[in-house]
Amino acid sequence: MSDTVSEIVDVVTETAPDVRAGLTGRREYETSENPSGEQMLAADRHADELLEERLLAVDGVAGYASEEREEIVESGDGHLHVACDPLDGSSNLKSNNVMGTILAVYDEPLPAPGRALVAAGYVLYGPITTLVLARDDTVTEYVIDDTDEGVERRVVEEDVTIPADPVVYGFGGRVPDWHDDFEAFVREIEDELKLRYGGAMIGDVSQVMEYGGIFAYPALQSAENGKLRLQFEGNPIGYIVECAGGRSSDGEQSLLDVEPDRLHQRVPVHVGNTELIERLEGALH
Ligand code: P6P
Repeated sequence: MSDTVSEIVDVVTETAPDVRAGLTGRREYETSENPSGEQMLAADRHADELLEERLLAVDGVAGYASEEREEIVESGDGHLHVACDPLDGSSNLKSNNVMGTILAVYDEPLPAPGRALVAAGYVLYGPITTLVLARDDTVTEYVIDDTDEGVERRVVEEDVTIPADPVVYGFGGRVPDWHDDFEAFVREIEDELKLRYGGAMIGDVSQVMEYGGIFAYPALQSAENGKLRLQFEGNPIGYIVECAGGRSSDGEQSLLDVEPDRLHQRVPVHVGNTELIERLEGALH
């Protein structure tokens, strides 16, 4: 890779060990909230500041948007618009469970439709640090190592595709807050699949990518558009899952077809095996 997208991916790769190293000692909540009204950890801010500085330094990046910031930080020129969730699932830090960094690269100004994505990926801070990157309709998984010679990224799987036979499911929200039609779908599939829900979307989506199945943070009675953000979570994860042969949905259509109207808009997110997403859409209508 030797173009602006490649440089962006290199920056995220090289920043991953610094984000991971910064987790220790940054578990405390800050007084400020992010634009979605969620409390931020010092680790969120640390990751966000690292990514903002380094991504805006890439020639060709027109702006940096983050789940943690109200406004887009413009660079003044460039043709690619980067959106990040710097530390997805940071609430897992206190329980020492997995979390991730989500990257979305659009070739239109934000807020942009998912069809404007030219690349998307996530770094998963698990027992090892991995990067899953979707670009040119192909998904590649890498391991990121921080060595004495510097940060290394090596391919561990090319052309990643979701297994045909689904195994796991994981759904956000609480049963009493689910809509009846969604709960009916859960009751229909729960005996077919194994429950795997870790509370960080990247970890839960990684399970679906590895074993096949479905992840959802659905519309709730208390929050009609669910919890997850279109620009920073729904679009990139929908893009990755669809490039891996699966499907995404807001309950009616691909997440990539959802009309964007504001930077921090929320959207119900459902991703996984095509057959399960189609059954879900049938159950919701
Ligand atoms: P809940 C993490 O805070 C996050 O934004 C997603 O990564 C995750 O899927 C969801 O929220 C978890 O939400 O309500 O289960 O804590």
